[in-house]
Amino acid sequence: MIPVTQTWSAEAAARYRSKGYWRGETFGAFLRARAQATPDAVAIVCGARRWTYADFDRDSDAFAAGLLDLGLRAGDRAIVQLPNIGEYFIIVFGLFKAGILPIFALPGHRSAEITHFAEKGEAAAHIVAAGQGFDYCALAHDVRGRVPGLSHVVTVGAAGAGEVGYDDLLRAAPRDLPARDPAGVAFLQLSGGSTGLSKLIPRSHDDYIYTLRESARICGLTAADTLMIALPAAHNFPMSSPGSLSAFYVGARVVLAPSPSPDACLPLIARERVTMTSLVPPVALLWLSAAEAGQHDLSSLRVIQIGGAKLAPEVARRIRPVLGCTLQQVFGMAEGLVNYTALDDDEETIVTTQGRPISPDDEILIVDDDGRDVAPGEAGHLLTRGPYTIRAYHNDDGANARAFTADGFYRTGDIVLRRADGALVVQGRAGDHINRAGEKISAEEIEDHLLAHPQVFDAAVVSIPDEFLGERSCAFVIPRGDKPKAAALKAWIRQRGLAEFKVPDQVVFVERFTETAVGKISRKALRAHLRATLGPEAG
Ligand code: OOB
Repeated sequence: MIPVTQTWSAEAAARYRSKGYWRGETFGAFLRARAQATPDAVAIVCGARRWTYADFDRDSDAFAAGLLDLGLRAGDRAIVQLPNIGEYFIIVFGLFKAGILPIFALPGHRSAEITHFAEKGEAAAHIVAAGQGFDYCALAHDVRGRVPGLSHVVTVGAAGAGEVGYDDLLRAAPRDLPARDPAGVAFLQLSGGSTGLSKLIPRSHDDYIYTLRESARICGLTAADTLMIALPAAHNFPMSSPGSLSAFYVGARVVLAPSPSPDACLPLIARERVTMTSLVPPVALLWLSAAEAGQHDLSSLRVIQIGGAKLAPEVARRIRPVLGCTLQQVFGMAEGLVNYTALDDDEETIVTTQGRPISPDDEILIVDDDGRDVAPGEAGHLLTRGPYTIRAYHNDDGANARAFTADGFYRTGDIVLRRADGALVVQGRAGDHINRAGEKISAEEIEDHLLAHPQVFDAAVVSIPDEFLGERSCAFVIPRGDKPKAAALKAWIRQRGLAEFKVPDQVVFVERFTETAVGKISRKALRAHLRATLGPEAG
């Protein structure tokens, strides 16, 4: 098994410690401290169910013991693929305490993606929930059948044959769990997948807890807050910016929403007196329309974080008047770097920028195509290095060679400019990925699947601006022989076991890609050319 490590230089690690960023805390230990300080405070609200900090700590201890009783060991990996339910947090902290590394899959992932994570991460377990509409247990059995070493399927809810029940694991006898190494990797996040398949991102207790502490401070999150998780809980944004884990870090209350829709969330805000939540821009648009209808009491809302994709200033401007709360823009990435506008920034800065980095030691480079610094205020490629930005993906030398410079800067793939006051403004992406409502799609990944279809000669997938989603995907396809139906190609992508958001929104058949394009210029140039050919009916 390839050990999961993170590779800051000894010099950088010593500096981050001496500056007090990395404090030697661990997830299990901070939860224990909260449970001792405020055992009866409510930590998790899921529908009518509630877990206090004492319940949370006790159940996650028991779950950790249950996993170890099953034969799992510290250093093993477990894919966690759960909807927004309270058990999700018990499981994640149970894994942290046992030293088993969660791989944070999303409910939308299907067999192609889960198989890839299981293989790359050498996962020993897949944790799913039964009775969720989609049959996750069948998915888990399917993947287990293909990936040697993936021995355990753990099910929340009714466990079927060959599965282990969450409730059964909770009945394990408590055992002494050794303290975890704060410098060690705590979990694997997933990359937005700018080229090819998502990569695994190792994050350490030290580096991640630093972002939790600082995010809570920058967002004004305290034990008095009630934070609602409306986006998928395992995504880095609702997990840590400031997200559920910052909320637990400060002893606040976390309310889970089953979906980000206004129908699910607005009544919940009123019922639970939610003070803070995070959204992606398309969801914010839906909330604005629903809130304008004015039936819900949103007076408890203090701050709303919006990020994951570019928020149009015209939409940003409506947040305060319509939702009655402060907007905080968040520009972040699972690899590390997170930027926030400040709660007390002037309205223009809040509305038109994506904020400033969390850490004084977040190093920011903005360079041209040749790697030279651009003039102040000009747009260029954003590179970054710092106390919570990774230096390498797990088990992926090819991706590491592309994504990191020799001196450890991460190439974000984003084009940004920096104002004189340090605030960043995101201009777009350099690479060919589609940011569909905050969900990232790699053009290359979808092209590979299209090319596997017998009636596809060649394919190029591009983004098209979309008023609601921000961007949607369009596949240009040169047919081989009989032209397939667009619907058949979409069905093909689904059938290949890909998440629904990756199915092209539109398919355009063409006879050829321009002469010069074929084989003579890069795929990137070809995609740019095709994007430019889209008429108004396509856009
Ligand atoms: C967040 O994380 P990922 O890893 O799913 O995606 C990162 C990418 C960024 O490189 C950028 O291209 C885009 O998503 N992005 C934004 C943005 N926030 C993220 N583009 C424009 N404006 C923004 N505000 O999406 C993520 C992680 C932590 C916090 C927030 C978002």
